[in-house]
Amino acid sequence: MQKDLPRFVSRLTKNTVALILAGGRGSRLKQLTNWRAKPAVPFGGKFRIIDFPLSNCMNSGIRRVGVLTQYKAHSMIKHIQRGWGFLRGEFNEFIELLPAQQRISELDWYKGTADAVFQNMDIVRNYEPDYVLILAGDHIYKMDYGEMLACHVRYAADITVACIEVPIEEACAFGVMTVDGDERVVDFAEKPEHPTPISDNPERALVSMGVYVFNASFLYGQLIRDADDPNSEHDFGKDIIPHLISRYRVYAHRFKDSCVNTLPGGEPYWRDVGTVDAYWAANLDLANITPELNLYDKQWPIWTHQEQLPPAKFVFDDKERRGLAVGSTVSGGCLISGATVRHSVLFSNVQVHSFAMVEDAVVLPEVDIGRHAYLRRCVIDKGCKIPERMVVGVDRKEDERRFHVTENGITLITPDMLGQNSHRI
Ligand code: ADQ
Ligand code: ADP
Repeated sequence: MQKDLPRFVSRLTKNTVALILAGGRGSRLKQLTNWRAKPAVPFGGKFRIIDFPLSNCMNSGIRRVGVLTQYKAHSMIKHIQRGWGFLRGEFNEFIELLPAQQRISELDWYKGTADAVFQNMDIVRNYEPDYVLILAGDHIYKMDYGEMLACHVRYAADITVACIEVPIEEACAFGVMTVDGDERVVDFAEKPEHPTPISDNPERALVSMGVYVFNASFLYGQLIRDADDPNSEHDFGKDIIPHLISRYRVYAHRFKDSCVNTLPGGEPYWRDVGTVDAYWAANLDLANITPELNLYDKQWPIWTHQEQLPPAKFVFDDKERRGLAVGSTVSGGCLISGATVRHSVLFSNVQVHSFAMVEDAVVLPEVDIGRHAYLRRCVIDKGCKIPERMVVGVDRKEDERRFHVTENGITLITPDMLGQNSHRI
């Protein structure tokens, strides 16, 4: 059995179509998602968030993928067209963009996540998959979906829900699950006010990651039933899964069993970079000595649209020791001339001019930081032109007047706030 396992898994992944739900706005990211959907938000120096589920599909051997877009999809569509066009249609590999297009009713865009899949059901059906893997497009994690598919088949499940343990006080933001001794899901409450803890620890709860494996024909039947239900909001977490629990074989798959990036304590890495604070922290983690997220793992590479860029350059003034970046991640095309960058993440094509000081900052692509600027604890959106001598991260009141400042004191700066019309999304 063990000898045949790889072939068993590769048969499963070959017979799977993955659908990435990439239509949500992610409004807690504030002005970062004014012009782009959350899955299209840049992450980690040279990626966009959606590169993570897409790369997980590729690395898991799932090469038939649909991306369901809706809200402000332009930059994501461009990114996927440019960066993910290497799949070979003749080998039955593809990434298909499925925008909300009123395929069924003239009036409706996608109502909820289940409706988004329902509206594309005929397209998916034409591919004749045995399994449909439904993924959220807005989390940072590395997961071998093949392991989850194998678990689904082993349990002879109708649907399998990937899950992770979180502290009980965070659980109300998720679908909270209860399982029996055989990992069968016996209760599911979407964003409950009072989450049920796991049986042996009142401090922890088991929550859904919004990652589901369905037997394909079972999924079609459920979507048709749901579409006819006038009381449904057509959402997987709110409507579909709670309805299935008592009627069908719903199983839990523990993320720790398929996680490719585990923390030293054994906890699997999974980040919802849904707020500016979480976004800032997850990016800056990459500049730490030992980041929680390993982007350098050749066994599980993260793919992206790769621009042709010159190497990063540091123009150093020997006497004054200016022109360096320390404890930082610096991408291609960056030019740091006579400036000091500390514990920061610089995305592609960032220029930092002489005497500027940048610290604990996440600087998105194509930002230009003027001479003598002093920037601390901030996120600077794509295309911003920071004027000379601008000071950020010193006087909170002053920052609040011009920019968005989070509870934790992280300042978000976008071109709009600077009165600049950048259109670089
Ligand atoms: P939420 O976090 O509320 O709960 P949701 O807003 O449903 O997630 O978004 C899930 C994914 O679908 C996101 O990637 C989003 O971009 C996308 N999306 C949202 N609306 C869409 C639409 N109309 N069309 C296309 N895509 C859309 C869900 C589950 C919970 C679970 C958490 C885990 O409902 O049970 O715990 O995800 O984060
Ligand atoms: P500063 O405000 O720091 O003086 P400049 O834009 O004048 O910034 O650049 C300073 C130095 O950076 C230049 O003298 C040059 O060595 C280097 N530099 C600037 N632009 C480029 C470039 N496009 N390619 C390579 N090096 C550059």
